[in-house]
Amino acid sequence: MVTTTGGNRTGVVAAVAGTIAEAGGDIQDMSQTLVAGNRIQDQEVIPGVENLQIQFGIDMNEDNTVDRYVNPGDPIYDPSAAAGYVPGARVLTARVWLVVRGVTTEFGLQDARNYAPGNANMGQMNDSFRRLQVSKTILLRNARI
Ligand SMILES: [Ca+2]
Repeated sequence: MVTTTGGNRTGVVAAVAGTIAEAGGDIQDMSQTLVAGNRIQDQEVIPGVENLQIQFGIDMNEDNTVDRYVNPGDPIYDPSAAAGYVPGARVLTARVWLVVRGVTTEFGLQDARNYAPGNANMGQMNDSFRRLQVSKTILLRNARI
C-alpha cells in the first residue's frame, strides 16, 4: 500500500515492493514486509519518505518512443478495459518520483516550497523539515520485444 500525507494514493501496489506508512503520526518511513522463515516482520528500508509516485511511459504508435505518461492502471495499455484502450500501446518506461524529508526539524528553516511529484500536488508544507524531491526514468527491460 502506498499512502501519502495528502491522502493521495497511487495504483502501483504490485509494482512497489514495500509500503510507505506514517509511523507515530509524524515521522514517515518506507518499509517492507519480509517473510523470514516462518515469521513475518516489517523492516524500515528508507526513513523520511514522504511521497512516492510512479507513472508509466507509453508508446502509442509503435515507434519505440514514449508518447505520454499515464498513471498505473490507466486503460490505455489494458486490452481488457471497457474503454480507453489503444491497440498497440506499450509500457516502455517507468518514472519514479520521491519526496524525502529530514527525520527531525531544523532550527531556522522554513520550507515554503510547493512539491508536485508526478501528477500529485503536495502543496506547501510550511514547516521546518528539509525536503528533497527526486525523480528517475527507468527503461524497462524487454519492453520493446
Ligand atoms: Ca511513440
